[in-house]
Amino acid sequence: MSIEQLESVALAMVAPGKGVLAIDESSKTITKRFKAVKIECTEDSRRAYRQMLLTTPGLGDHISGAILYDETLRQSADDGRSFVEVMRAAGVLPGIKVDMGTTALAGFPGELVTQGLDGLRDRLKEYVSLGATFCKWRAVITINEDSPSSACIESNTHALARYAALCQEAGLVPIVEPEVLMDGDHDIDVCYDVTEATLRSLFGAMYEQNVMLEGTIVKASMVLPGKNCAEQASVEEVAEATLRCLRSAVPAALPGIVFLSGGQSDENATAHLNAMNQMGPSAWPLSFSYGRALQQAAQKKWAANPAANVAEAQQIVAMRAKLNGMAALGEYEPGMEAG
Ligand code: 5MM
Repeated sequence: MSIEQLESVALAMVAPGKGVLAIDESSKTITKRFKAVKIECTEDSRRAYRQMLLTTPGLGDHISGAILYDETLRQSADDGRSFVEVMRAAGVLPGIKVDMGTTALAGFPGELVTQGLDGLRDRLKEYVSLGATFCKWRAVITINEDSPSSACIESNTHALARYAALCQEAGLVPIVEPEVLMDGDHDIDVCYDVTEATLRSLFGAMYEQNVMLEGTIVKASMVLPGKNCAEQASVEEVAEATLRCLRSAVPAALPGIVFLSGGQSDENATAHLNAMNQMGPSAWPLSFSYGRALQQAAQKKWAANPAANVAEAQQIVAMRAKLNGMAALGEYEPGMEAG
């Protein structure tokens, strides 16, 4: 695939008023989420849940693409169509998470490195044959008194860059996700410094590995105080710090940035994105690739009665997608939550 084709997929992912739905929970994570809403986690309950999400009427109005897990990319809806066909019919690009999760970083207790590069070239070929158009790889950066170490940042950004180069070779747009976790009691300035150092390292690594920025999407965490920090920040403070950090570390050649929600409330994730877009213009479209902030309310509704609540749960998904689509344009208002 040419750079122009990669770029056109990347631009479609951040088309005005649209963002990405992250439903790529690994089996371990979806088991945890289902346990919280008292649903038994089986291959069929996962399929039924993700069918509910992917068959939401009008999903493509505000969702440009959805990131799937390996199992989901191979599953089908009740009507026999593969989920990939369902998505194509809805105008939603199929994406696939290709990392194999995190493991302890040897020599650095408490720090993590993401694995999955071995055999990736062959896995990507198969994902192309199954209909994927883009991929995702998530690195996890933890803030503690003594971390992150530069070894942790560099090991993770090197892996992200190698993954991105392999994706582009295979004709797939890489989403590179260096998530700085919200866990901890650090303040917003510490999060700013760690996020800036991580993004600068990421772009250095991508430059070294010949990754074409024009065919890459960054999935960033917002600059926020730790969850346990005594001094929390206003919506404007978060938006201002995040924008300042991105401007200092992200080249303008990038076609777009999408945010993860990272444990923020649904309303905060939407309000923060909206505030950033109201403070624009920015060098890149700023949109969303939320997992929890798009799913959690709908998941609760569906889980209360999976046989009867599909339509109501889908209305909730459609509403959150719409509100985040408006936030991607800077046109959201908190009063819209009531509707
Ligand atoms: C949907 O969750 C994704 C997969 O997580 P695991 O590999 O840990 O199971 C996760 O990567 C997600 O895409 C991002 O963290 C963004 O999700 P949130 O919920 O933070 O918006």
